[in-house]
Amino acid sequence: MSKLCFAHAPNTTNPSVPIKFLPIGLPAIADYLERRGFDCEIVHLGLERTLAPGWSLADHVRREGIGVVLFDLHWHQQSYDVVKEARALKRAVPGVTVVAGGFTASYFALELMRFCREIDFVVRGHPEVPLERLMKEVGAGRGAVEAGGRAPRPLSGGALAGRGRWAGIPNLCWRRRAGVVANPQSYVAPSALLDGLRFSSLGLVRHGKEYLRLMSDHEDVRLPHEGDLLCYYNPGRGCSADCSFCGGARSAQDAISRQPRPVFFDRRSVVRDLRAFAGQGVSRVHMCFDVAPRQDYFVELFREVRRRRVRLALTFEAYAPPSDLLLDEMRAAFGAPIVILSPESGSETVRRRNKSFHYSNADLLAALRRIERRGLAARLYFTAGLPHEGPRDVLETLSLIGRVRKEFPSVGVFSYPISIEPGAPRHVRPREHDTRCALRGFAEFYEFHRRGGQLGYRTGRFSESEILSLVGLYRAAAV
Ligand code: B12
Ligand code: SF4
Repeated sequence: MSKLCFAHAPNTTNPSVPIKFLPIGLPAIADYLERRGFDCEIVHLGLERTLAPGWSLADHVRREGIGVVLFDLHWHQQSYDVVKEARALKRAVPGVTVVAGGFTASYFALELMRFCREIDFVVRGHPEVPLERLMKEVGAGRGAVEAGGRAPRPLSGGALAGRGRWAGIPNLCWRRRAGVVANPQSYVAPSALLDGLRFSSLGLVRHGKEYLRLMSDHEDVRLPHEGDLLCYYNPGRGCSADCSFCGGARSAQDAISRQPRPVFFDRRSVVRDLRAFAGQGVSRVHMCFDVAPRQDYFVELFREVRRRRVRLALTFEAYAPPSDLLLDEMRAAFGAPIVILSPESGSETVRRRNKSFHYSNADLLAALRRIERRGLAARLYFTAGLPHEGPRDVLETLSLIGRVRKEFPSVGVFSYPISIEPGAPRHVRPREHDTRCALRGFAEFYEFHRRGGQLGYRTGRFSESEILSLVGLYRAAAV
C-alpha cells in the first residue's frame, strides 16, 4: 500500500506574491480520496522548509513510501516552482507518479504536459471522480488493493502500458508514444457530491496547526481581527460574472472546468463545515463567493448558522453592496463581521466596463454608512491598471479614497495590483480589453515567473511600472 501526497509549492521567485495558501478545495479532495480508502496527506513545501531547513520532498517520498505526488498548480505564479519540484522529484525518485491539477494546470493542460515530461498526468477541472479512478488504476492505496488492484508501479517513460486504462477516465491528460492525449472533459461534479465534500479536513495537512497560523499571519492581522485563527472557505464553486481581469470569471471557468454557472452548496453541508472549522480552533472564516450575487442564499445560510449556534467570526467579500437584511443576519450570526467591498476604481465608467456587478460611488458610500451604523467593520480594495483606465480615472480613484478616509476613518482601504490571469477575458481577448500582454501560453508564464515577474501586461495608458506606482500612490492616500 502506498501513500498519496498532495504537495503545494509556493512561489519562491517573487516574495510579493508568495502563494502561501493551499487551494480551498485541496483538503476536500484529499478527504474525498481518504474516505474511499486511499491514504492521503497534504504537504506545504514552503512550510516544511521553514520548519526544517533542508527538508527534501524526495527524501520524504522515499521515507513514507509515497507512490503518487499530486501538485496543485492552481495559481499561475506557481508555474516555475511546480515544474522545478516535479523535475527534481522525478530525477531523485523515478518511480513516483506525478499528477497536477488546479486552474492553471487545467487551462494549459496539454501544453504543460509537453513542457514538463516529469508530469505523468493532468486532471482538468473538477477532480474528484477522475482522480479516484486514476488512483485506482495506478494501484495506489488501500482502495485499489481492496478493489483487487496492484502495487504502485513506475510510470517513468510515460504511462505507455496503461493506454487502455487511461483512455476511459474523464478530464484526464496522459501520455503515449505519439504524444499527449486529452480525454473528453465530461466530468463536472454533481451537487450531491459537492455537498458531501469536507473542506474543513485540515487534519490531513501536515503541520496543520502551523498552516492555520500561516494563513492567519496575513498583513490584515493589524485590523480588528487580531489574534484570530483565520481560514478561507467558500460555500460553492464557479462564478456568474465575467470581470475583464479575472481568471475565475464565468468564461474562464467554462474553459477550465466546463462550469459556466456557479454552484452553491447545500446550507446544511456548509454549516457542518463551519462547525468543524470552529472545532479545530478556527475563529474566523473568510468567504469570497457572493457570486450571483445571491444574497437570499446567504440570508438563509446566516440564519442557519445562528440557529445552530456556530461560534465563528466572519469576513465577507460582498460583490455588490449588501442589503440591510443581509447585514442584520450577518451581525446576528457571527462575531465581529468584516464586510469587504472591491470597487477597484473610483471611476464609475471604468468600474462599469470591467466589473460585472455594477454600483455607483453613491451606492458604495451609502453602504458604508449602513455597515457603520450597525457597528460592523468594512474594508475597501482598489487596484490600478484596469482596461480603459486613464489619468482622469486615477484622479477619481484618489478622490474617492480621500473621501472615504475623511468620512469613514475606521474603514480600511487597501490597494493591490492584479496580474494577467490565464483565461481572463483580457488575457483571451487583449485588444478588446485594452491590454498588451506577451504572456500567452504556459511556457511564457513559466519563464516570466522564473524571473520573478509581477504583472505581465501594460494597458493603453500605463506601463507595468506605472501601474505598480499607481498602486503605491493609492496606498499612500489610504493611510
Ligand atoms: C476565494 C479566492 C481567494 C481567497 C482564498 C484562496 C484559496 N485558499 O483558495 C484569497 C482571497 C486568499 C485568494 C488569494 C489569491 N488569489 Co484568489 N480567488 C478566489 C476565488 C474568488 C474563488 C476560489 C474558490 O473558492 N474556488 C472553489 C474551490 C472549491 O475550488 P478550488 O480550491 O479552487 O480547487 C478546485 C480546482 O482548482 C481543483 N484543484 C485545486 N487544486 C488541485 C490539485 C490537484 C492535484 C487536482 C487534481 C485538482 C486541484 O479542484 C477544485 C475543484 O474545482 C477565485 C475566483 C473564482 N471565482 O474561482 C480567485 C482566484 C482563484 N484567485 C486568483 C489569484 C490570482 C489569487 C492571488 C494570487 C491574488 C494575489 N495577487 O495575491 C492570491 C493567492 C493566494 C495564495 N495561494 O496564497 C486567481 C487565479 C488565477 C490563476 N489561474 O492563477 C483567481 C481565479 C481570480 C483572479 N483574479 O483571476 N483568492
Ligand atoms: S472578480 Fe468578478 S469574475 Fe472574478 S470571481 Fe469576482 S465577481 Fe467573479
